Amino acid sequence: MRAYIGLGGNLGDREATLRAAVELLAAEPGIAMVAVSVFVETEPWGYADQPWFLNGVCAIETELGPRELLARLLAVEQVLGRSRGDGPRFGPRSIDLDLLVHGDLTVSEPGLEVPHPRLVERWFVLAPLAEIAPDLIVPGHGPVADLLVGVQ
Ligand code: PH2
Ligand code: MG
Ligand code: MG
Repeated sequence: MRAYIGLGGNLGDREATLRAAVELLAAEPGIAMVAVSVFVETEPWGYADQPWFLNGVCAIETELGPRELLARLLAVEQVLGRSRGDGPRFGPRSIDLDLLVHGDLTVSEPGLEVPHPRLVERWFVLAPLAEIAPDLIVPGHGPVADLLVGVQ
């Protein structure tokens, strides 16, 4: 299945960390890297008093289900030094890997929501997503191009 992963970070060498995340994901068994967007610098969303983020999106082809994929994303975050459970909600982080879309799946379970629940509000997700997947239909929401217009 085709899945889309949001990449973000605003601490340390953001570019190097996002690149490393793409490399680590590409090296995971059961994951093939298909496309990587341009990384863009973006104003903090949700919590203003923090450095600007670097954001991007990658497309993968995977046989992993959403639970297993999410576990791999968390593992890669750990390898890259992400510390969880400290700091404010929406606050600074070295790396954040979010499962945005997973094929045509819609999942709403504790700890797992697909498509990502805040995807449609976020320019920093929709713009790179539309760059690498302009014809994508986000399950439950519609064409990515229409969603992008909605946040501009
Ligand atoms: N991630 C957040 C909170 N706010 N703002 C920007 N610009 N980019 C992010 O990736 C981001 C954010 C929590 O996941
Ligand atoms: Mg996030
Ligand atoms: Mg996250």
